[in-house]
Order: sequence, then C-alpha cells, then structure tokens
Amino acid sequence: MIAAIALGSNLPSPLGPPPVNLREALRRLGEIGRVSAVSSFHTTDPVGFADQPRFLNAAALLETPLAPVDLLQALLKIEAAMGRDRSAASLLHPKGPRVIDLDLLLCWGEDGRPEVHGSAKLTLPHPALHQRRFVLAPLCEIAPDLEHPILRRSVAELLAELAHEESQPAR
Ligand code: PH2
Ligand code: MG
Ligand code: MG
Repeated sequence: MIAAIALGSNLPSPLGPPPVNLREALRRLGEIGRVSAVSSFHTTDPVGFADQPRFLNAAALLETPLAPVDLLQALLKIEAAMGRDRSAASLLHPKGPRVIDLDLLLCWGEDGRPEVHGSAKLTLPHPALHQRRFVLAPLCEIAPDLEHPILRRSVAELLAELAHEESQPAR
C-alpha cells in the first residue's frame, strides 16, 4: 500500500527544534516502509488555534505492507515515542501545539485503487485534507496529480480551488 502522510511540528522535543523533529519522524517512517517522496518544509501560520508558535509542515509518500488502520497505529506510536503529549491538559486544545503530528491523508493499493475508510478511529481520505493549505501545498510538491477519490479532484486542483476561495471577499 502507498500512503500520503502530513507532518507537522511547532514545539521543540528533547531531540531539537521542529526541523529536527520532522527529520526524525521521516527516519522513523523509514522503519515501517519505504519513504519514496518528501516535500520541502513549509513554515505556516497556525490554523484553528492562533495563539501558538508557527508550524513547520511537510508531506511524504510511504510504501508500506501495513494496512491503513495498522499504519495509523504505527504513526501514533511514533508520535508517542517522540514525546507527543496526549495528556488530558493537552486534549483541552486539540488543535494546540505539538512536538510531532503525523496525519494519514490518503491511501491506495499497488493496483492504484484508493482505500476509502470510515470508522471511529480512522477516516480516509482525511476529512479536512481539501481545506488545509498547510497540507495541500506540501503534498502538491510530491503528488500534484493524485486524485481525491471522493471529490474527484487532483491535489493540484484542490490547492487551486482553495486559493480561489481565499481570494473571494468575505461575506
Ligand atoms: N495542525 C493542527 C492545527 N493547526 N496549523 C498549521 N499551520 N499546521 C498544522 O499542522 C496544524 C495547524 C492540528 O493538527
Ligand atoms: Mg493534524
Ligand atoms: Mg494528528
């Protein structure tokens, strides 16, 4: 299976600042599959909860034998191993600062068929994928032609549509 994964960090870990955290997460992804593409690192303004440091965001493609739910478990394990705080206090700010965030965006089989999934634990494609510039811009660098299986738009088209919406006057 191939997976598109979004990476984000806006807090230092014991290892170092956000760029170090993204590189460490990519190294760990390499232990559960083959990282076949990595975007550049984008500095982005926080979305959703403004009072926190700017993020460093990236996207990667991972070829892995794991099925989507097992891959999600593996991503959560990497987040925890890198010091991601999921305590009750941090859950008060679900969109708050984090050492590392690894989000599963899209998955497809070797035959190119997309994995569509809806459960309490995992929704594929990621339900907010098409609304987030900090996800689409890095992903567009490495997979512009990848098609969203529900919206039937490529990543490049979704990014262009987002730009269009943002340029409309507020109503
Ligand atoms: N992640 C969030 C909330 N807000 N903003 C930016 N710029 N980048 C993120 O990765 C991000 C965010 C929750 O996961
Ligand atoms: Mg996230
Ligand atoms: Mg997450």
